[in-house]
Amino acid sequence: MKKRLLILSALLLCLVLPVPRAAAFSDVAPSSWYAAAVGEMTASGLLRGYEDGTFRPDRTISGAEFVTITARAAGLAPRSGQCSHWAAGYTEAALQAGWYDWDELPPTGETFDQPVPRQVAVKILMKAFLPEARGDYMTESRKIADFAQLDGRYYEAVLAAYATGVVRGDSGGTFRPKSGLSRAEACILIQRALQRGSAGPAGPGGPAQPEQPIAPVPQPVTTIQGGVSQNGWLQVIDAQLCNEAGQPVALRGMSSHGLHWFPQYTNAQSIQNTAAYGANVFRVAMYTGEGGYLSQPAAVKAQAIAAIDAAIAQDMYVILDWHILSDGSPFSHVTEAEAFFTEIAERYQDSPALLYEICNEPNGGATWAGDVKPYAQRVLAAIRAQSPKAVVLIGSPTWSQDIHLAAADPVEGENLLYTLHFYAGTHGADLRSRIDSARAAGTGIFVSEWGTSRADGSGGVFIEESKVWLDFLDQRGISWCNWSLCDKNETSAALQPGTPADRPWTGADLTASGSFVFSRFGG
Ligand code: DCB
Repeated sequence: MKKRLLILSALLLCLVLPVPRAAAFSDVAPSSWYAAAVGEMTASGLLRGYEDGTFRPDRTISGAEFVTITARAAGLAPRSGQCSHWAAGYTEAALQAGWYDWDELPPTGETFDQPVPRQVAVKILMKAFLPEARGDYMTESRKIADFAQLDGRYYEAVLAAYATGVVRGDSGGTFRPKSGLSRAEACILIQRALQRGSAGPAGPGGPAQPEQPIAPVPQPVTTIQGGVSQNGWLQVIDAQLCNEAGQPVALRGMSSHGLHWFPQYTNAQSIQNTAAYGANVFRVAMYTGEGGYLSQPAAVKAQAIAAIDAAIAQDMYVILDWHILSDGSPFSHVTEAEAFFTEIAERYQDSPALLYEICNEPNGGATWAGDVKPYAQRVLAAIRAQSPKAVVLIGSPTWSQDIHLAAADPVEGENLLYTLHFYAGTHGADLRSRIDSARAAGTGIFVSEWGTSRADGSGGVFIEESKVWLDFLDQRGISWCNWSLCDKNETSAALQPGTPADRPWTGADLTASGSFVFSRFGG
């Protein structure tokens, strides 16, 4: 009875008294790093503490609390919720405003009281206050020591949050994307986003500045095209891919999507369809994880061989890609890779058509010195035992973007190129300048995968940015394959959903990305 009375009087006090200032919270010391933010947000009615007069700054904030405070701060009116949770009105409004996707905080309410992961919280803030803000991939990702832990769908928001100063990272430079955040931290982040958002498009939250134009290359490389019968065995001379006669050559074509997911677009007709538009190379992307080769080796190997043979029948060069991705370090399956490449290299030892891409995109904690280089040395030795001169393509950490690490400490051997992968909606001038530095150091580059989309395969399409990239590559005689020849519902896909694989294609079968990419096979 006594307790009830106490609660009731506390409630009444809350209603009657002016909104308490932070100093009024018994557990917010005026000297703490968050006292000012808590005080100001409380004074503007955005924050309320607990009935017992505490704010509980160290408590992990829940999804419901985070969305509610953000919605109040953004002036978003509650709608009628889909469940009876106290926050259902605000979460429904936030969902409908597109601040997050259904699966991130399902409107059924079961997960409303769970901690909101930091990557989700930052996405919500950026959508709510700074939807136009963007961060330069190279500049911002460098600030985030654990960038590789981030899920792809949050890159944009987190890079923009660092670029605008909404997030600054902890003392170790980490973001900890999957951990929760305390109520005090949340309060600071919301306040920063709110302040920067109201600064308007000219303020720090405005769109990123356009990139500097690229300086013209002093001596553009003139390349020839053509297929295997014309060019024969390829070789690398002074960091440049050349044909058997020593002339610079450019390969341009499509990469498959995951071979085990879209085998139909690696058949003879599909590959021939890209050749009809001028492609002279095809990349066979054989995922190792995600249900690929390591889960069903015999079946996936047979698919890879069929795709290689289909490309060879078109007089095309063909890249066999050991598509590591979820298995971050290639070294974790070096034994399987050695066995696989030994068998394939023996099978194709007399064919000048095949290029070996031994590790698609090392990521996660994979390092150059500790993982990728020792892996490359072993797999290269396995290939060389069967095929002494075929061109071998080597990846690098950070999804094959760290070519500077490879250039500083290259793998010993002949006819080696390093892969550089880019996505036009994510990567720009900084990554391009790495290419020039690497080449100046004598390291040859092959862009074995690039997309017109963002790095997650969706978003955009970014045609203007893609043009800048392809012009840059053409001027330098750098070869490329585009991600990807499939009809998946994502902007990087070249084909319209449902495109048949058993007949020639017309312009109507191509997506915006496909039309642009197919138009560039000829340079
Ligand atoms: C690469 C991968 C490739 C991935 C594309 C687009 O990953 F080599 O496998 O393709 O770039 O993200 C996507 C497909 C999706 C599929 C998904 C998972 O388009 O349909 O669901 O793979 O299999 C990159 C490239 C760059 C960066 C990150 C990734 N980056 N990544 O710069 O941060 O995390 O996958």
